[in-house]
Amino acid sequence: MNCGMLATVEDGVVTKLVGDPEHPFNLGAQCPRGASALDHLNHPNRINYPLKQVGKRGAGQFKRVSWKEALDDIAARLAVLKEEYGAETIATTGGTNRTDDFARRRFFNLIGSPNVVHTAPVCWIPNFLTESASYGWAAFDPEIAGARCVVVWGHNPGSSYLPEMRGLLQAKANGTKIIVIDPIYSETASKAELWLPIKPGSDNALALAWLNVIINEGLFDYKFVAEWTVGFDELSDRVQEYTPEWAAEKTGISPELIAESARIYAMSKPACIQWGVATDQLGKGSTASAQARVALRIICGNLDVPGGDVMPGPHPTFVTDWEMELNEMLPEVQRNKQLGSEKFKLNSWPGYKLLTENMLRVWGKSIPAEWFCEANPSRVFRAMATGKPYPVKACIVLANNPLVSYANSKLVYKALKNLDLLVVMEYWMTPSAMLADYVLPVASWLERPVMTTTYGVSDWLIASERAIEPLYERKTDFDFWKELGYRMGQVEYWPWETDEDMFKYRLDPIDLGVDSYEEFVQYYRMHFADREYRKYQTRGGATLSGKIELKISLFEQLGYDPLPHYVERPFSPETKPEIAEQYPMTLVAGGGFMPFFHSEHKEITRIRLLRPYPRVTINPALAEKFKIEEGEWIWIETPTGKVKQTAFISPAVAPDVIQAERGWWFPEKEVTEPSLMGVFDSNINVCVDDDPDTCDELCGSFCSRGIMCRISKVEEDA
Ligand SMILES: Nc1nc2c(c(=O)[nH]1)N[C@H]1C(S)=C(S)[C@@H](COP(=O)(O)OP(=O)(O)OC[C@H]3O[C@@H](n4cnc5c(=O)[nH]c(N)nc54)[C@H](O)[C@@H]3O)O[C@H]1N2
Ligand SMILES: Nc1nc2c(c(=O)[nH]1)N[C@H]1C(S)=C(S)[C@@H](COP(=O)(O)OP(=O)(O)OC[C@H]3O[C@@H](n4cnc5c(=O)[nH]c(N)nc54)[C@H](O)[C@@H]3O)O[C@H]1N2
Ligand SMILES: [Mo]
Repeated sequence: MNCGMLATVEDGVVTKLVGDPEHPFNLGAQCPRGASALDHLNHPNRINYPLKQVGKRGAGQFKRVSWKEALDDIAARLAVLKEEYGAETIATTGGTNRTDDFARRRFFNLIGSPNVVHTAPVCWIPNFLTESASYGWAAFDPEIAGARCVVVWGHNPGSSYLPEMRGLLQAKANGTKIIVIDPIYSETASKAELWLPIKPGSDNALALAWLNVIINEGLFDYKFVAEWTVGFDELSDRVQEYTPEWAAEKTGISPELIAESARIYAMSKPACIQWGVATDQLGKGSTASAQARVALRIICGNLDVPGGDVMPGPHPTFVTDWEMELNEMLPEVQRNKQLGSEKFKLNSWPGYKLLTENMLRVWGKSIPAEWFCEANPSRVFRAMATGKPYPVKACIVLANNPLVSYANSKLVYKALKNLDLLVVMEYWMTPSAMLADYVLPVASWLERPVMTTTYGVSDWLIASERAIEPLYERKTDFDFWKELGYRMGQVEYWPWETDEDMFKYRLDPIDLGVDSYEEFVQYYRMHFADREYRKYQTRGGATLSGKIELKISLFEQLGYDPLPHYVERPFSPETKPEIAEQYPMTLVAGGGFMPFFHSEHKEITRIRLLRPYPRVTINPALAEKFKIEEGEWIWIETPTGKVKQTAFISPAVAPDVIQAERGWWFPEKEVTEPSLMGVFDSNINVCVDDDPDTCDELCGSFCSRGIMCRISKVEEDA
C-alpha cells in the first residue's frame, strides 16, 4: 500500500524495521503485514533458487538449477512455440500491480503477443475506463479533507486502505458527512452518518434512482452542466423510468431513504464519491453501474474541483509507464488476435486505441496498456484448456496466484495443467507454482528499489531504495524480463544495467539536480506535479466532443449504449428462475480483510495466528435455522462449485446474504496433487462462475458480489 518504512541495516543484514513517522501515507504506522515484514524476508519457505520440475506436474519434484540454465531453456522453448503457433500462443498473467509495471508489457510487445492478462477486469477497470471515456482520465484522487460529504461506494478502506481511512476519520471530525453503500456493516460503515445496506449487486439501480431524484428535483449544477457537458437532455429522459420506488424493490432500500441520501449528496458541495472494486465485481452491468455513478459526480459539479473528485492526469515530465511500454511495436495483426477483444472491447485494443487518441490530444500521453488494454482472463484460460479459438501453450505467471485469484478455479487448474510451458516467478511455493515447469525466486521490497505512479496513472510518484541486495539467488522482476528479453533478441531494448539505472532514466526529465536514483530517494522520495483544477476548462475534455460526456461517444463508437441504463444482475431469481429455489441465498465472494493481502501471507505465523481459518459471515437467524454454531465448518455451494469455511455469526449481514472470504489455501496441508495445499477446499473462486454471458458486457469482469448460493452444515469430519 506504499507505506513508508525505515530499515536498519547492519553488515548487510536488516535488523530492524519501523514505520516512517515522516511518511505522509502511514505517518509511522504499520499494519500486521508491515510489522511482520522481516519474517517475510527471511522465512524458511521462501524460494531462494531457480527450481525446475523434473517429475509430473503437481508431484512436487523440483530440482535446483542455475538462472542461466533456466532462462536459456525457457527462451529456447518460447522460441519454438512462437515459431510453431505464433507469438499469441505465449501468454502472461499478473495480479494486483506490484513492481514490474511496464517491463512485462515491453517484453510482450517485443515478442509480439497481445495476450497479457491481469485480474484488472475485477479491479478498477470498469470504473476507471468509464471515467476515462466520459471525461478523459479517472478522477480517483478525492480531496476528502475539503469535502462536505463523502460517499463511500462499495469500498471499505477501514480494512483495505488504512491511510485513506485515517483521512476519512479526520474529515468526519471536521464535519464531513459520510455515507457508506455496502451490503455489509463494514469497518467503514461503522463510522458513517448514513449506511445504506444495499442488496448485493444492485448498485446500478441505486445510482440510476439517485440520478432520477437529483435531476427531477433540480438539485444538479445547471451552470456546470450547460457549459461543460454534453448529453444532459438525453440522460434526463433516460432516467425518468428509474424512480426511487422502482429502485427500492431492487436494492432493498426504501424510496424515502434513496431520495434522502441522494439529496444529501447533491446538496453538500463540494462532495466526493469514492468507489471501490465491489462495483467492478458485479459481473454483467459493472460498467453500466459505473456509467450511472460517473454521471452523478458530473451533474453535481464535483469533477476536478477542490474538495471534489480530482482527476490527476498523467505525470507531465516523468517518463511514464505508457512511454516505456513500446506499444507501437505490437503489429496490428497481433493486436487483432487479443483474446476476448471482439466481445469485451473497452479494456482491450479496440477501446484502448480510441481512448489513446483522445488522451494524446489533451494530455500528450496515454494510460498504460498494462492493466488497461488486456486479453480477457476467461478467454485465455479457455484457450489454454481447449486450444480454442487457438492454442495458448505457454504462460509466464508473475506476481499472481491464478488458481486462487480468478473465477472458476477448476477451469484455471485445467488450463495451467494443459500448458506446454508454465513459468512462475514467486516468493513462495503457491498452489499455482506447484504446477510450473520452472519456479523462479523473486526479490521483495526490501531487496529492490520501488518506484510507482499508481499503475502509471497518477501525477505523483513515490520511490524507495533497496535496503539490501537480493538474498540468495533472488532477482527483481525487472531483471527477469530484461534477462529473458536478452535471450529473445531484445538486447537493444533493455539498455539499463540495474533497476536503479532504469528509474534514473525515467526521473531525469523532472530535472531535480540529482546524480543518481539513490540521491533522489534520499532527498525527495516523492514528487508531486503542480495541480490545476478544472482541467476541462483549460485543456478541454479528452473525449471525442472535447466536453465532459454524459452520453459517452466512445461507447457509441464501440457499439455500446452511451447512456446510463439498467442491467439486471447476472445471478438473481429474475435472471435464473430455474435455480432460484435450489440456491435461495446471496453470496458476496470477496472484500479485502485484515490481516491478509489476497491469497498472501498464509505462511507467516504472526499473521496467520490472527486468522487461522477462513470465515464466512452469516446472520444469526440463518445460523439458528441451520443449527450452526460459531466456528463450525459449513459448505457454501453454487452451481459452479462447493467449498467450506467456518461460520462467523453476526448481524452485519442480512439474513439472506452470506459473505465468504477470498484467497484461501493452506501451506500446511498436503503440498502435492490432488490437494495442492488445499487450494480447492476453501477457495471461494471455486464457486464463482466465469461464463462470459454473466461477465461485464464491456470489460468481461466476472461477478463475485451477489451470487445465488446455498449453505449446509459440514456433517462429516471433513
Ligand atoms: N472472488 C474474488 N476474487 C477476486 C477478488 C475478490 O474480491 N473476490 N479480488 C480481485 C482483486 S481486486 C485482485 S487485485 C486480485 C488479486 O490477485 P493476485 O494479485 O493474484 O493475488 P495474490 O494472492 O496477492 O497473489 C499474488 C502472488 O504474487 C506473489 N507476489 C507478491 N509480490 C510479488 C512481486 O513483487 N513479484 C512477484 N513475482 N511475485 C509477487 C505473492 O506471493 C502471491 O502468491 O484478485 C481478484 N480476485
Ligand atoms: N487488507 C487488505 N487490503 C487490501 C487488499 C487485501 O487483499 N487485503 N487488496 C487490495 C486491492 S488489490 C484492492 S483492489 C483493494 C480493494 O478494496 P475495496 O475497494 O475496499 O474493495 P473490497 O475490499 O473488495 O470490497 C469493499 C466492500 O464492498 C462491499 N460489497 C460487497 N458486495 C457489494 C455490492 O454488491 N455492492 C456494494 N456497494 N458493496 C459491496 C464489501 O462488503 C466490502 O466492505 O484493497 C486493497 N487493500
Ligand atoms: Mo485489486
